[in-house]
Amino acid sequence: FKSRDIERRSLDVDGLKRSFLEWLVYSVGKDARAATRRDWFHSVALAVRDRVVDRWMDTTRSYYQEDAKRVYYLSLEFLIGRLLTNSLSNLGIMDECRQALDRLGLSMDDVVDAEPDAALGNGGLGRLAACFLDSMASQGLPGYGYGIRYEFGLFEQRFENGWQVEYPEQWLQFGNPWEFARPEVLYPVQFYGRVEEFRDSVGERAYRWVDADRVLAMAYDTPVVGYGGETINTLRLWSARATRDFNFGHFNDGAYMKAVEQKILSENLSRVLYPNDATETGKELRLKQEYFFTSASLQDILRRYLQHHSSFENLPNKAAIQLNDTHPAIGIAELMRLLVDQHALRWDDAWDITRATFAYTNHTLLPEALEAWPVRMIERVLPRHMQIIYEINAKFLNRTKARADGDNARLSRLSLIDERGERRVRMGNLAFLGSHKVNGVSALHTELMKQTVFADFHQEFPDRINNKTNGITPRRWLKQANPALSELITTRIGEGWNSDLSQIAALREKADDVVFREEFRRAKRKNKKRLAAYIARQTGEEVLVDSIFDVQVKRMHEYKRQLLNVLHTIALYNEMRDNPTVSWVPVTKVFAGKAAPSYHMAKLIIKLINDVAKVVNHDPSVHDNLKVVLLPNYNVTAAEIIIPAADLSEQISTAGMEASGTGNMKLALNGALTIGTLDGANVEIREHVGADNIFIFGMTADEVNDLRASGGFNPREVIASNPSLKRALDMISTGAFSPDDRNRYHPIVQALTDGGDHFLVTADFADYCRAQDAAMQLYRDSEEWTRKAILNTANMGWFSSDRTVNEYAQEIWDVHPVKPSHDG
Ligand code: DL6
Repeated sequence: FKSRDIERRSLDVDGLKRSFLEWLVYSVGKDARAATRRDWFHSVALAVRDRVVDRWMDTTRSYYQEDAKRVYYLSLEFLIGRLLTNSLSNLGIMDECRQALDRLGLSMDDVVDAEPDAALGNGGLGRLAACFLDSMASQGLPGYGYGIRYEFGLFEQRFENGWQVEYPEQWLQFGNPWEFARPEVLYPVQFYGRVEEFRDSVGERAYRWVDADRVLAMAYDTPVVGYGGETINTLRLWSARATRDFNFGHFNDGAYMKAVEQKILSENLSRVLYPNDATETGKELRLKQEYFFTSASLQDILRRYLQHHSSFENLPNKAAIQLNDTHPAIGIAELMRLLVDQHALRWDDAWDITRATFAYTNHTLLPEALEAWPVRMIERVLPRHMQIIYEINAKFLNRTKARADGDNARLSRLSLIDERGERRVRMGNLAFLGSHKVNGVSALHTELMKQTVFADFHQEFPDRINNKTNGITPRRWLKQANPALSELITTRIGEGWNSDLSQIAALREKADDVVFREEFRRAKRKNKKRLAAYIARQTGEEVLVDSIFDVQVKRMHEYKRQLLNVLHTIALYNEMRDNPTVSWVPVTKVFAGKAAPSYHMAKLIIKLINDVAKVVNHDPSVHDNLKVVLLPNYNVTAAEIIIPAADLSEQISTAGMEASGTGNMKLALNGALTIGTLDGANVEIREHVGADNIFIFGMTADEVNDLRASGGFNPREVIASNPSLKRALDMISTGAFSPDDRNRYHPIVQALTDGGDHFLVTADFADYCRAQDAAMQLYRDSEEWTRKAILNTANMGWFSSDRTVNEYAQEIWDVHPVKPSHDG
């Protein structure tokens, strides 16, 4: 037993190789000769997991022993992607693993590629949560992620005849070697039923929630390996299980099939991730998902706390709960219910504890994305919570009324209930009121929060809103995704940047070193070759490695303005055709991103990109100077191939609409130059990389606001005055790209003309083309371009998510690093 024990921890090549074989035979149950790549992936993952477990237990034990304050990050999404290279890299055994596989005659790339991409999120918000997990563990912070173990992650996107078609993403189909099922960690979660009033032991009025349906939340734990493998934190995801008593009742009635049906229905709760990036359409199942994981998480947090404490007044000193957007905001009412109804605390004490424990991050100002659940739905699904929300509201409005000088409009804006039309609970207001800190995700976004959605709350609680500009983990987004560049960087400045990205500033002086520039270019070229091969595999299209790789990768949304990029593409295509003798800078336009399945306009934009690609890519008159590719099924794994290869990073949202962006940070860190509006974190990126090293264009958020406030503009006038825009739009509207259906793009043309062009695509077109021209001119001067690219990489140190989580830890959570003891 002892020797096997040591074997399981061994980090050398021989030990790893023996472990891989042992897992293959005794757990996967395969002979090396018969094993598939997937079998090997499972064996390797299980062997790597072995190397983590002791340290994981040490970490958890240290947190208990120190009774450390923990932070709980509640998020409906964790877009973690693959974990094998991440674990190997953070444990520092990538080379050893590669060699061990080599000795077994296996290629590391093949094994890595057999891992499914865990897509338990839609986009920025979910990926941010994953970066924060990495950073918390790498900083030694006692941080837990809590979410849902969706059986189906974000749908797989395929293109059929150029249209997006969604397929189920069955990431768990062959099992998940990283997780530990915890069938003993089960919490009941209730829905429906009614509330009964009674008198408690001291004669006070009290409430209990009765006749409710019950579902069980079962835990699955995934270790989160911090850089260096010192701290291993936990991501706990909940899966829905039917309760047994629930079934037995039906058995007694003899209604066997009904019982089975109910079981299946109740387990639907954790079946599928909602595929909308920003908006939810008020589906009851979504509300139930939100309550399901929030309730289970809070019960778990209280259980952990009560192991060391017998009363609740210390809860805020031992637990910080961060709400990742309003999705878990019902937790505020749930904690009140647990404290008041189940633990008999006085309302005011419970409220003080709740507020001191919770903090809330807002990720969007888009009005359609601000959650507001119909009162009638909450009343039915969570009757006790509705009462609690009314009570919180009444107490707050009563207190505020005294100061409001009869300003009823203001009071109704502050209310937790939106009384216009169908009555709804404003989850943003609930989250704000129930939190001691509320933050935005970039400087501009936070200012806009103060001026718009939370203007009244900001007046009421001027110290509550604060900014925490997003960040990205340099481990995944530079070290792992871009070995060519990260190895070059490490040879020049050492490896300190992995855990302290500010050290990357040491590269600044290398921007003037001609040899370094050559090496930097070589690394970029290697990544571009890798992407070109991927493009060829995915789309069949051959692209020029020496063209400028102009990349827009993100969810498809009108505010992100893929349309602006498409219009520029068509204008450039026309110019190239008109001037065939000019020596053009070859351009490869790379797009990728999913549209929400019900977002028709976004799906039409996908079809347009594919239609434009078909025409442009097959037109010999542009001599390969222009290629357009739309890569299918954008996910974390695809991002890891695309981002390191980009020359130009498209961050072109209508100013004021992108809360932060994080793709912008990944691309700039990998040496792409940004072409962008002054929106979200682009503003701060410009400050860090320098105005000379970024292409800024377009209206500012203030200008957008003024223009909209003054009643908008007339896009037809703008179009008429810009021949190249007019021609591009005419081509779209007359069917130049859709000869099989000339009216196909009528809705797009309509939105950009008579529809008023809400996203100001036409208004920003001319300046965008100017910025594009400037980029193409600069690209001709490859020394100067490389110099600026290096300065981008060198100046992005501040955008590490380590910096971001440290700010949260110090200014919101009051949570401190704990050094785990690994002495056994
Ligand atoms: O904060 C992470 C990320 C930002 O970088 C994006 O700018 C923002 O659009 C995104 N927000 C959402 C909206 N979801 N909701 N609710 O994903 O958050």
